[in-house]
Amino acid sequence: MRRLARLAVALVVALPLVTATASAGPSHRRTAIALSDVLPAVADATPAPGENFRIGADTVITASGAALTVAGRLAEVLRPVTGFDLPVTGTGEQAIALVLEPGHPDEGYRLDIGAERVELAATGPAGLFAGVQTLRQLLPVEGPRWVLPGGQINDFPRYAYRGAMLDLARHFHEPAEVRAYIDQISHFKINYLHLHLSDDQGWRIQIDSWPRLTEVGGAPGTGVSGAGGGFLTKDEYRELVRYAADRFVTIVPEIDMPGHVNAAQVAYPELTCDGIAPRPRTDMRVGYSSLCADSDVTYRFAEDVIRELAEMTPGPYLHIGGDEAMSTPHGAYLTFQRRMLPLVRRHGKIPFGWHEIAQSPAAAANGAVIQFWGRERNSPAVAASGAKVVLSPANRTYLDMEYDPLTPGGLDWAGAIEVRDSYDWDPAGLLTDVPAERVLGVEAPLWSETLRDLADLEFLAFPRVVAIAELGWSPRETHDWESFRERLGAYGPRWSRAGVRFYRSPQIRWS
Ligand code: NGO
Repeated sequence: MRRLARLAVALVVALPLVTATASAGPSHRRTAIALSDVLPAVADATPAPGENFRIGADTVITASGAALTVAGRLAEVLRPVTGFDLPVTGTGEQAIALVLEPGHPDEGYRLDIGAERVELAATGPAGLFAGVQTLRQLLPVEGPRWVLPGGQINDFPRYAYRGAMLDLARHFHEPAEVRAYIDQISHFKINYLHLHLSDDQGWRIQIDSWPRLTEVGGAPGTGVSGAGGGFLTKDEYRELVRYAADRFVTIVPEIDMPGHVNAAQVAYPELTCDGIAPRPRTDMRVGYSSLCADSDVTYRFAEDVIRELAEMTPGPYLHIGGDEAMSTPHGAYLTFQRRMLPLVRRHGKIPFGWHEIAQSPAAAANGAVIQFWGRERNSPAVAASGAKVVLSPANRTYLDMEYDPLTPGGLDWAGAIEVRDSYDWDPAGLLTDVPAERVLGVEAPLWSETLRDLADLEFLAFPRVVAIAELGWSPRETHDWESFRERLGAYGPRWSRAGVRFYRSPQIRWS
């Protein structure tokens, strides 16, 4: 596929300039898909009935400069399904034109569909990519008539941060599985993928200066129930970062500290306060391990890890965990964060942490982003910190929670989360004591205690991750459960065709 994209860009077909005014006449037949049948909901759609565009053998994709890569990607997805050549060229009639122009909001785009021409315009490639995701959903699931509904869409995101998270520590997910997840979430305009790379049961990222982290912490049998093992080499990590970036998804790597460090301590017993190696853990308990806040080796270790991780991470954020440090005394926790948070800054990254870091004055002082994962409607420490917040309320966004008590797999400590529970809340009003302008966005974490393979992952993520994507992207005025469930039901056949094993929630009328 990637080779095809490069080919498409390279083989710019020099089409003879067509001077005739009109070729195929407008298609007056209505399409089954309406202009607003998009997930996540678009900000604004004005249909123009009768102005439908039909993709055919003479359709070309036009683009130049920075738009070429996205044009190649569009061609790459449309060619195999439609069977048309869809050459990427500089100009042409019957074109799907990708245009770069100033004036659109970040990631925003305009999509104009007329009988003769489709114009997708944005200020940068990220906006074009978002528009391509919309365009794909406006095409029918199956041919032979590849018709786009006429009209204009103006669309842009509500929040800059729309994230998903995978837990590679409790169960290692192979790079191919992570790539498959990136493919799927990028269809819904999710633009960050947070990777939880270390925990009590495993360590999943190569660190050259501390090689036993992966030799021991990534060995076969590491993970919950001992079913798994594995880690990302630096090359694999860099390749994932690139793969995600090609889909306008930025990786946020997490090393969880000062708690959740048992795997590191098994590999390096000097990371405990008493120097005694703990036993490897494959159970699901939390809160028993801690780095030693007054030991120099702790900070040598932390700095080496953060330096190596920052070096291979082009994105702005580096997540340092900070959750559930139940065996770190409060004073030690503050000491630890006072040193850690500026350290992340020194290595050129914006620190990110679970909401426990809000207790530390160093969080706001270092411009940290705080990830709220509670169930309460207020959080005095988060409110007082003044920091930016990403919302991952466990009873709404935790994709590892069961759908209902009959769900195979999944946890239940934050309650069952049906599709409507994940959809029906407002990020701006969730924390009553945090003003709306401090909300940077939303994230749907998927913890892997009960997961084994891609099928497990897909079953818990889809469709709920789409609800979170819509809360992150779509304006509040579009929020409407009935509309969401209709659009979701219509999307089902696309997942079926792609082989995605989604949960057929009884709340949705699946097409
Ligand atoms: C908690 C805990 C994780 C668990 C997860 C399971 C956070 C931030 N810490 O969320 O270690 O895996 O719940 O749902």
